[in-house]
Amino acid sequence: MSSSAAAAPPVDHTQLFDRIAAAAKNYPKPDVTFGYGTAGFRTLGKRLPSVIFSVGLLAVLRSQRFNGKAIGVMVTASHNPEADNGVKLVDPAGEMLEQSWEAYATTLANCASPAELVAAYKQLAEQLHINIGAPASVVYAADTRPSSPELIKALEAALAAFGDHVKTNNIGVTTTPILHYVVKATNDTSGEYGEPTIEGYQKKTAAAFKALIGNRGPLKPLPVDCANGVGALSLADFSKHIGDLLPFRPLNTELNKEGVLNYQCGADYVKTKQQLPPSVAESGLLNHPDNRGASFDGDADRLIYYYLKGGKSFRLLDGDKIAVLAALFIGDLVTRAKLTDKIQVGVVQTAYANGSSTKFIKSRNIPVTCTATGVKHLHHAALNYDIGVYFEANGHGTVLFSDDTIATLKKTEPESPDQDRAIKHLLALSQLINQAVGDALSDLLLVEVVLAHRGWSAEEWDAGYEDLPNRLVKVEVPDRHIFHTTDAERKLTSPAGLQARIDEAVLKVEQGRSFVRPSGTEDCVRVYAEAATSSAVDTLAAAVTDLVKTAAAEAAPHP
Ligand code: NG1
Ligand code: ZN
Repeated sequence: MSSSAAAAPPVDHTQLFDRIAAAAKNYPKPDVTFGYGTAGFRTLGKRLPSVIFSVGLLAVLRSQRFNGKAIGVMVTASHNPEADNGVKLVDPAGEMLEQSWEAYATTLANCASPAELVAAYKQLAEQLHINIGAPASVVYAADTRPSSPELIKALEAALAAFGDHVKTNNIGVTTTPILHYVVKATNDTSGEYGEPTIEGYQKKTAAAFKALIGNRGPLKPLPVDCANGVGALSLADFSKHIGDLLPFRPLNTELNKEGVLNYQCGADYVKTKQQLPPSVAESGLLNHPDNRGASFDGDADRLIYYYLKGGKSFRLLDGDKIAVLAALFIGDLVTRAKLTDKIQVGVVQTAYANGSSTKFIKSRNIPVTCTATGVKHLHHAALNYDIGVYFEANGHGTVLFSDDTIATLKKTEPESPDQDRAIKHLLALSQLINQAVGDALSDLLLVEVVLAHRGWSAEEWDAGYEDLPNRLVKVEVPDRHIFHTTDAERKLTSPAGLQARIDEAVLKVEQGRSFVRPSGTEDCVRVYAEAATSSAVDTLAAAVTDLVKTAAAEAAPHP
């Protein structure tokens, strides 16, 4: 193959470069430095057209790198305010873009002129030995933000420059996890993963949910706060597929009203404020102690549950609680399937997981891995388990079943009806749970399945362990880049001496734990603290915040 390629005459791509340059003129780069971070590019929507254009070029290269497999482009800024927007690339298996390519995305996004962009693109293709005339395929979608249609036009302008050899599939306005699903399903040659459409996702998920609920339904109505985002659409669509089996009570479903997206609602609001969104409180739907509610974030890849204990006091059921619920249930199924010697269930968390959850999981003999913040790290670590349950405390996560596990489940001959049921349930769970990425809707259905099987209310789910009081503080500093971490971000290596001072502060409080890391998505440093009591954690968080501010000020250049 390489010898014939070497013998082929050089192809002249001048016309392609001219078309790219001509189209790029309509998307001048603003005077901003862009960086592809944990969440892709994310900033004010009006600053992004040139970035999206450059992402279009990179998506084509990435697809060519995989011999024309589909690459995804998702336009969203998740839980951020409505005026923000963002863009992320999705790799062929439905995963986040491979880390080494993030730098290429950053390089293209920061080209100041069309000529510079074409030169950088050409150089990148040469460096990576990619034939820019090869076929490519790009699947894309956007959330409901007002700036999204214009950004999609910028993406399409970049893709159009390539003409017919780039296949495009605009799946429209949908959630981030559905786009990931469609990318994975498009590239799945076995045809087993599901139809590569939004409808295909809904059908597959609904079928698995029905199989798992069996005759346990209909379930009690569930209020779902959709953050006035795209999750409202997918929830309404999904509802048509399951009828009354799980009646939703959708809240915050305004998609055409200005300024309401993620405003005083949504998973991030609930997790950060540790309280009900005012709209959910006013609905009265949670006033009964047996009721539970859920919140999505703006692009429906995060899920938080809650209830009012005794009909009054707010209780958060976050990503840690969901991970515990899922891991113990799946662990029990593996035991009943008599496969504990072949299938290891493990949990992956970040340092933001509440210490009580980690202790509780370990006490049940389930292994726990701690990784750096960011879903790609968790996802990667979860692949090391046969069934890997990964969740960030903020409600972002999923459960991954390895191919070997699926094969084991399929070939095991059950010796009892109970073993048979457990195997079938595990297989149905692998169909229910989005295997590409964290998905608020499929995670919600997972929670509902477990509660239905256990016969539990939210309060019974909550009873396993008690969260340690915790605080998350955002500290603005002159330069967050001076903060470097090690040990899955649990220890600082610089500024020098700061970690030792944090350790001293931690020792002063009972069950204290605290760590500091620079945010990957915002210009700030985050301080996390937990301790035995609310007042102790306040003291610890304040002490560490002061230490961070002092160290940052000392390191800043003096005027
Ligand atoms: P940063 O800004 O790096 O802390 C935040 C969340 C992450 C993850 C990313 C991506 C916290 C403390 N951090 O990252 O968990 O969700 O955004 O959206 O919640
Ligand atoms: Zn999100």
